Amino acid sequence: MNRRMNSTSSTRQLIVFPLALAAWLSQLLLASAADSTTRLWYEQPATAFEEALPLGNGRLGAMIFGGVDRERMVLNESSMWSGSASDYNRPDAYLVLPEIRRLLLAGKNADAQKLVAEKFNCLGKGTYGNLGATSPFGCYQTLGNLFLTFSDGTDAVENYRRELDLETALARVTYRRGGVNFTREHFVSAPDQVFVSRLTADQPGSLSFSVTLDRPERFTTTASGTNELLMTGHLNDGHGKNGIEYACRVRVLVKGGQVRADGVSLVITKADEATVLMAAATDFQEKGQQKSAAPPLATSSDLNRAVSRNSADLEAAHRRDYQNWFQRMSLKLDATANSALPTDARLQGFSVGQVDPALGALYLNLGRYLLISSSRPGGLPPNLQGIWAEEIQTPWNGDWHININLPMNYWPAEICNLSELHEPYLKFTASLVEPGRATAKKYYNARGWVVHAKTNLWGFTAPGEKPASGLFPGGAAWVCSGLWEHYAFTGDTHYLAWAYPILKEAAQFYLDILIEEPRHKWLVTAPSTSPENSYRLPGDGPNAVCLGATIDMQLLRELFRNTARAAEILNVDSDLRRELTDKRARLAPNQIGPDGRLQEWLEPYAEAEPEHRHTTHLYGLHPSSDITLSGTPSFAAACRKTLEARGDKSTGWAMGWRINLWARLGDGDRAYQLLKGLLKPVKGKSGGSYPNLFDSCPPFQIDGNFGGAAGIVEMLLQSQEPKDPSAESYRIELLPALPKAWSNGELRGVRARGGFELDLAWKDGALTRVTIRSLKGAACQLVYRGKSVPVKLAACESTEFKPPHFAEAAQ
Ligand code: FUC
Repeated sequence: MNRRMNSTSSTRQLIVFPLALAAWLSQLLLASAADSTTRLWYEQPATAFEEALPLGNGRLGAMIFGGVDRERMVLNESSMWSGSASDYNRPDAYLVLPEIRRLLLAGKNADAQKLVAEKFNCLGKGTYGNLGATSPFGCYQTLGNLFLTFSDGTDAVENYRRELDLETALARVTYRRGGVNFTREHFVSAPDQVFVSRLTADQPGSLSFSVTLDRPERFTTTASGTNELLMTGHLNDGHGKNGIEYACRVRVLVKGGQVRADGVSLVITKADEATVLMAAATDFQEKGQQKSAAPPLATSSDLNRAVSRNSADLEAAHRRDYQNWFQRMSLKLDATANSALPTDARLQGFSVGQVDPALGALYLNLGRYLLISSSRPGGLPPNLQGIWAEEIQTPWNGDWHININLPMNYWPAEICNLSELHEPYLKFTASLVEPGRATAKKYYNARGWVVHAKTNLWGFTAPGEKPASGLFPGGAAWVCSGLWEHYAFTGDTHYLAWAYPILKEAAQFYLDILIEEPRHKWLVTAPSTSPENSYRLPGDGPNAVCLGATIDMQLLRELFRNTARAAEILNVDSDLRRELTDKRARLAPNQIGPDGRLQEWLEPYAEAEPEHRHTTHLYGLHPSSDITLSGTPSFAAACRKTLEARGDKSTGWAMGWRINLWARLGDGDRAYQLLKGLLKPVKGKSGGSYPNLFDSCPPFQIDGNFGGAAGIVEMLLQSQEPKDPSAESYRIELLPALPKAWSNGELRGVRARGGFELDLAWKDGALTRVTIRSLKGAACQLVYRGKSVPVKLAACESTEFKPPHFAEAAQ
């Protein structure tokens, strides 16, 4: 190449070239900075479920392994539950209640626990020790496996890449083999209710593969026509008979080449392009819902509808739908060299000290992605594994644990601007009222409804089989907190009128079961537990059953307040309002133990396991605001001591919770340290993150993903309702727990209680700009570094502040 130029052009070149290079480089950096917060990517196929990439539309799920010779895709449908409706309520359990209470009041806790274990638990074996796949309790199960087996020859594979794009909810696998570039794109469409895999190659006639469909048990797969497979079956109802009926139908469309059925597989030869479509259905219907078409028919009509549109239209509709949720919020944090690595290497690098602020933004985006993919209006809430499971006996039955896990799944819903996606949880809570009424009557002879520690698809509300993990009378109050939160963020009184009867009946249940403890005359629950933890009394083995565990009291303070407030807003039930307010004031208060920690039980018992994963008694600090740094500083200090004693190392979800707790204590660096724990690559059986960033309890449990995502937001913004509703001013704290590691950033579209939406930016650790919009018209105090600015906005009005404003308005 002739490099000689005349002087003018070379001078110009000298200027233009660096400018162009700088522009190109900054484009590249910008692109990779964005990618580093919205893309999971790998240079090899997944060899295990926890490496595969999740896709979902709330109901249908798929895990993409990306194998070159054989692509395995685990399929899921959210109502694939074995078991069946059963009565677990002991008909006369309430008869032993007075004796349990007498024993507790006499300090004979071990005897009380013995009686609970014998006569105040569920009938039968309940969850079957969390191994209920063949029991009536049942278990959430995989729908099956879709395999694509390729015959591309044996040439070496080059340029392999597997990725999940969180911007578009598309999984992509690309590689080059035998001189051909192959691309597979996968997505699960909510508007069209189908899973789509599109296979292309850059040379015609390059796609030859077979398709098979199976599951570990209880299935029959048949080919129908030339291009369809149908898998049908019934799950075990827990009595050895047929329970839920399901169908999964796969259809393959090709451009060029041909597709034919060969026994129970489809064979595709020399196609230019192939589209594999999957639809699935079960005959599960929630009470009151119209019976859906028989599953095989339902799948056929879903596929027929989908194939009547071309795959570009299907994808465009999917993107539009998904982005409507995803683009409501964004977080930018600095990208570094570590951010540009494949996700598994990135995780590894981060764990050995590589700086990578953008990984926090990726984790938040993944949490939002997982909620959008596992919780859609009209569907079920995500279970312990969201909707993604490869087993028949899914860990812990893949059920809904009420004593932290299910509520944690929804911690990001409101703050991350996904309020409508809260609906499956709210409706699920409503579905517990009817079975919960029978449990309230039979165990407590009380009005209202209750659910204890765990539930399933079949409305299990009885106490579980074992006291420590099964008896948690606060369950109804805990799920009800979500009902109020939805109102607190939206101010939607129409919705509140729907939720109120559920809150009211839960409150009535607790009003009926409270008893007075003799020493202080406080009102307490009895029997109670601090879920899953135990205490030691001199001479006694670990006991869980007690009087008025701190969590119950915090939950009831919240429920009674929210129910009374709802009654006031709706202008109903003034007598109930009074009763709730009076009894609320008599509930056992938070207490600080002799060791300076927040007491977990009514008495300063010693924990059997001081580093226990549950931090149940800190519920008041987060997710509730019974305890706040500004309002109740001594209790906040006691919570800090508790957290110090519990330690940082724990199960995934427990670390997820601790991020939120440290954030509420205003300690960003400590919250960040916990996030680092949550993002530690799993080694053997440890809490942390798998290569696909799924949270490990262990095993995989999705709660930690959601808890961690919520924690990231809590570090950047927190909001509280007014303690005194007549003051009508919400409190919104900006950057309340910003860690040093995130000194520059921008958060857009975050939501706060009171119906506010905010955008904030910060540089060198200091706030540079905040914009606040009001959805309904409301007042708040914007608080930054202890200085506060009053804001009053009309509906849809917004305003912007810059930091000097906070200095001027210092109070
Ligand atoms: C609770 C936790 C366990 C596990 C289970 C699913 O019981 O104590 O760690 O997360 O739920």
